[in-house]
This record gives sequence, C-alpha cells and structure tokens, in this order.
Amino acid sequence: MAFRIRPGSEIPDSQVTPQAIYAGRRRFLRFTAAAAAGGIAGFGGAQASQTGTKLSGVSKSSFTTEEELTTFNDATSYNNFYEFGTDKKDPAEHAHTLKTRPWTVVVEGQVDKPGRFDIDEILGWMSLEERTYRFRCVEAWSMIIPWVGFPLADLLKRFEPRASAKYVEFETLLDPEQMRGQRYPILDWPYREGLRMDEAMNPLTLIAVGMYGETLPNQNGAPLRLVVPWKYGFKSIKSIVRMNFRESQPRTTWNDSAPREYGFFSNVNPDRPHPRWSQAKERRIAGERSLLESLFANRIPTLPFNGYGEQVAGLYSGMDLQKFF
Ligand SMILES: Nc1nc2c(c(=O)[nH]1)N[C@H]1C(S)=C(S)[C@@H](COP(=O)(O)O)O[C@H]1N2
Ligand SMILES: [Mo]
Repeated sequence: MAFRIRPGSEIPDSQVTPQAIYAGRRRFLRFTAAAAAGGIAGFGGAQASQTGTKLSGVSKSSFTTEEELTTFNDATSYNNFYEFGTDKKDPAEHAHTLKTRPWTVVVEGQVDKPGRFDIDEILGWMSLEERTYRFRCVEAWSMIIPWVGFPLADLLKRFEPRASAKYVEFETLLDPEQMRGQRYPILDWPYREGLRMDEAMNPLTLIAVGMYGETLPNQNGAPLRLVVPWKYGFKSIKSIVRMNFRESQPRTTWNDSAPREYGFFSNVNPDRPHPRWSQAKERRIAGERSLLESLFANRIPTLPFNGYGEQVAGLYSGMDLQKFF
C-alpha cells in the first residue's frame, strides 16, 4: 500500500488531510479503473453497512443539534480505529472479525462495587436515549452523529465510586487475533483513555451502544464506546473492556505516543493549534455531498469546547488551557 500512513507519523500533519484526500483520490482512480474493467458499481470505499440490529425503546433526548447529519455511510466507512489499521477505510473492511458477544467489562479500583459485568447485564440496567452530537477529530474533520446510549454517570454511580476516585481509566480489548492492527506496534496496545471524575460525571458524557437507531457497527466501537463531545475524537475510546477508578491521572495512549501533540485533556480549542496544524477550522463531513467534496470544500470555524462551552467550560475554570491542553 503506497499511501499507508507510516507508523510514527501517526495522525497526519498539516498535509495529512490533503494526503488522505490524495490517497482517497488514488483509491478512487483505482476503483474507477477497476469499475471500468470489471463492472464494479461505483466508489463505495469499504463495505460500510453490515446490517445492524434496530434498537427499540429509545427515547429522544433534548441533547440535539439542528445541523445536517453525517450520512450513515460516511460515519461507518471513514473511521479511526487503529486496532484494524491506520487507513480510514480499514476499520469498515476488517472490524467484522471482532466478536462482540459474549463481552465482559471489568470494573475495578476505587469503587465499593467492583466486578465483571456482561454487556447484556449492563444494557438491562440502562434506558437508551438518542443524542445528536457534534464530533470533532483532532485531524480537523467533524461529523454530526445521532448516537444511542446512556449517560456514563448513570453507569458509574452503580459501582459506588469512593471519594478517592479522582479519575476513570478506560481500556479497549486487546486481542490481535480479532484485531489485526494490534499485530503491529503502531500504538502501545491496548488503547487507553481517561477522564477526570467530574468530566466522566458530566451529563454530556455518553456511553454509546448504537448510532442511527441501530447497534453500533464494529468499526464504530461495538459493543460500547465512550463519546465525549467537547473533546477531540481520540478521547472517545471504542470497544471498552475495562474501567479503572484511580486516585492519580492515568496514562493515555496518544498522550504517551506524542505528549506535545495530544494532551490528556484535549478539549476542542480553536485557539490552540496542534503543533503541526491549525485547529481554527474544520472540515464538516455531512449531508449527501461526497466525502471528498466535504474534505476539500467544507471548512467551517471550530467552536471552543466544540460548542459545548456552556455545559463544560466551568470544569476548567482557573486552568490555563494552553498549558493543560
Ligand atoms: N480503541 C480505539 N478507540 C478510538 C480510536 C482508536 O484508534 N482505537 N480512534 C479514536 C479517534 S482518533 C477518533 S476520531 C474516533 C473515531 O470514531 P468513529 O470512527 O466512530 O468516527 O474514535 C476514537 N476512539
Ligand atoms: Mo481522531
């Protein structure tokens, strides 16, 4: 693969989105050539739509936005999930090898009710709601996604966190058999993320188990993933198997791999450029226009805290957001 992102260059530099577009165009040309030669119908990228299971009993929540939605196809075929490869199309192509049942979540650390919980037991406790959120990747593209899930706070409270629990650490499944990307040392597997307790308990912080009314496609982090809409997308860790309540700040995968580039907090901030590119604007992937068209043309201003400042700015009052990025 000529245009594979080199391990170590991780998230693309300022040229990266253009590089990704270029790679996309090369793929497009290859596809078109193949289509002409072999009668393949169009540029589909990866096979996005493994048929999902429709979720029932989902209430609409007041957490929503009137912005134009990202299409299901774009949201499920342009993904970051390095466990399945570093190319945007890799997750949709390879994540079908992930087995999401049975699935156990281990809860440990500073809680009175630790344990090992089956995903279906967890789902039995929770009522599901639909929330449409802006989703902003650190690479400066964004989507509008109708998630289905429940507030993380509702889940965490059940484990009775102690006063000593100041942070929650999350971990993704480690299984190179199922996750082919883990056969390569691209990141220090398993993928880890973390939130401060007040961030975890904020009403905006969601555990998603579905999107567009259906169970999560594997490439989007089935069977359960975090969604933290005021932070860059890499904080929204996928396919979670462990939650650890800690007194001290956990190490996190991207922060470990490039600490100057990816902070622990990673709140969306148009005024703090990534060392290799500006964060002032973003490319909005939404509506029926093609992905390539969105990535080229559709630049809009980025909002502080991704537009959720009213709900979360108070969590950081008195903190220097250039220093604690
Ligand atoms: N385990 C895991 N979680 C992950 C990632 C990953 O590579 N592995 N990528 C992150 C990044 S960079 C982004 S932008 C979002 C992408 O979510 P989506 O593919 O559902 O849009 O997932 C985040 N969660
Ligand atoms: Mo991202």
